[in-house]
Amino acid sequence: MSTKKSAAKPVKRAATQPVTAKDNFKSMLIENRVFKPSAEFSKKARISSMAQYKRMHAESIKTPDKFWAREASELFWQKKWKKVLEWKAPFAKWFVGGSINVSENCVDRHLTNGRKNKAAIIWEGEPGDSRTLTYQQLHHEVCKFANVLKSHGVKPKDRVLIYMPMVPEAAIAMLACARIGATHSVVFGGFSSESIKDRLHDCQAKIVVTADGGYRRGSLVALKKNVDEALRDSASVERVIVLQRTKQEVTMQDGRDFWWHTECSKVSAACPAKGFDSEHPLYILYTSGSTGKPKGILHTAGGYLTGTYCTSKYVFDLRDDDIYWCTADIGWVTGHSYIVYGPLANGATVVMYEGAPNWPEPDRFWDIIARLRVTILYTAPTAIRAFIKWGDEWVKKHDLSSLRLLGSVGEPINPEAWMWYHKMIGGGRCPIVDTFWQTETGAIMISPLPGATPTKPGTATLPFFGIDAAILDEDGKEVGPDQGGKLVVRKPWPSMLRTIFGDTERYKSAYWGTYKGIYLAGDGARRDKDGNFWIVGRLDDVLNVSGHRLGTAEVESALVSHEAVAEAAVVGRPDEIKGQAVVAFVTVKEGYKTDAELIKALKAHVGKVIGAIAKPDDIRFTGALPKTRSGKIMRRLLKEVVSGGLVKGDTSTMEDLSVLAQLAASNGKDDE
Ligand code: 7RM
Repeated sequence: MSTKKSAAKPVKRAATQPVTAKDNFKSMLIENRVFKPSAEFSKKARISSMAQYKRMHAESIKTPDKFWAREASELFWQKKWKKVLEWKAPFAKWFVGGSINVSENCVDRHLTNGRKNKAAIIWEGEPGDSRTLTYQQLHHEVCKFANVLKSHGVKPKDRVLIYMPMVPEAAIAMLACARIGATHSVVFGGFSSESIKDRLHDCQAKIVVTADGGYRRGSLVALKKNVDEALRDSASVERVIVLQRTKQEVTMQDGRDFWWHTECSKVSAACPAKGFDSEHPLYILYTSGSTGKPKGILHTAGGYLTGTYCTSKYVFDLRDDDIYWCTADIGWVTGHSYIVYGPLANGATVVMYEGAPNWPEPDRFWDIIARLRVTILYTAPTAIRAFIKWGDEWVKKHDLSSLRLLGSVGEPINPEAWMWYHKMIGGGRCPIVDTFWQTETGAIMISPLPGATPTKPGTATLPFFGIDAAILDEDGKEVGPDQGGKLVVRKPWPSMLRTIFGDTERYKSAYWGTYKGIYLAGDGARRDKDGNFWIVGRLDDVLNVSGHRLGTAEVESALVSHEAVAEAAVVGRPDEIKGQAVVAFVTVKEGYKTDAELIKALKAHVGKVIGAIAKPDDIRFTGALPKTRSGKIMRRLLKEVVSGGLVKGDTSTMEDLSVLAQLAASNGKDDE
């Protein structure tokens, strides 16, 4: 599978130079290194040239119904749709009149197409235990658990809350819900009982599926105990199904709590897949807004499956002999779309790992890749920056030659991290697909196609088929090259969210309230002269320094390009003269001294890379940055910290609350 030949060739050397476009916000970090896919990769790829991409993209925008109908036809429909799209902005219905079973497409279909005995899931537990489920075995487990849910009274459209560790049963529970038309809502296994409670209450779940516990960095996570606390005053939940994972002690409430294995032993393994309307609700996934309570993003069956199926196929260029590993947690949308629904709809072999990347040592990922001969790795910039910080020697111990393609998702990837990923992990031969998308979009929106698109470190490059992405100014006019603006999508797409569960008004105002009939992603972006999209930061985080609007991503990437810096987060602090002063929170790599000299050096470095305007006024060193569980830096909290106040916003999605306390303690202690 692996090749010696270099797949990605730098066409031009690095150069960073300031751009001085007059605009609503500035983009100043210009990256000129270009990496083209190798002829060898392109030859085997589904989309093998830019000409082919451009032709197909143009066609898909001109006649989207035709493109999406062709893609949807590759799935199994119990009844074909009458109409591809019904669009009454901002409400879309896709494959109207069609009837489909998502679980049948992800599982049953592969029992008759030659993949019956192919591994669907290769799972590895944190303590080192492992299991492989073939498509046939997965089918058996999904059918059984679907019957368990039915035996406990779960009906189509009932909500099932899933709070599980990263074990195959998490995917099985999702697919079982899909099979019987129940709507799942997965809550990340690292969230607190408070978070479970809010989400339970919002979606009015009837059943909770959980486990006694899970493993994380060698210790036990008390999942069932958290559920018990969350259920103390919940009216809606009638049953709790508990998987035995760790065998730790739990209390089982008579008449409410049931063991997964006992229940499975009581039911038959026959559960025919009934068709549901294409617009049948598939799942609700909560995502935190910048303010207020988390939004329950609703996805529906036919369109969502079409989007995740089609993007998995083209962006990862999935092959039957691939060993595909997406390291996301199942509680994040990436786990939904690119561990479960997209890859399984393609009949892929998926790796699933339960634990932390640095357990027992910081080389766990590389060890897994070497042992399982993983060919595609899909991970997040936050993980890549952590690996860089832990040191190259952990990577060098392992043979990563099986890898042929790398992916990134979750944040803008700093050019520095991109180059490291390319060289250290990809051995210089693997294309990198930097995939931009959101919980709301359901599937990848902007991404290179690995056999076609020339990539540059830090850009997600070009829109996927059928995606009419653009950057608009305040007046709704499309901006010119290298001018900043708001990232939008001008046409509906199949995997788009349908609403915010229980809050249609918020759905309308948050996503469709800025430009009429146009989807607002909430990210600031620019396009370079080749049309590549560069995400410069969330719109809520944009800095305004002396009237210049600066994206956070660029200042952060400039800091990360300094040899001492592992990670950086930049926020604005109210300033009487400048409007906003730039405050940078910085973590350094092992072995660097966090002194006044480094502060001076970092300021000068940013000044050189971007320009004086972006020079941080304050630099604060910290051991860690506040992040969501999926690894996104929570700048909103840092903003509250620097403006001196207490953190008042929602912290339910935060990974490690102690980080906040540390940061708050550093408040007032300016470093200069
Ligand atoms: C998949 C996911 C969505 C937000 C999005 C961006 C940021 C995600 C990239 C990215 C730059 C990327 N869903 N984001 N991917 N920014 N380049 N490749 O992350 O709902 O949790 O977050 O994440 O800000 O709006 S999400």
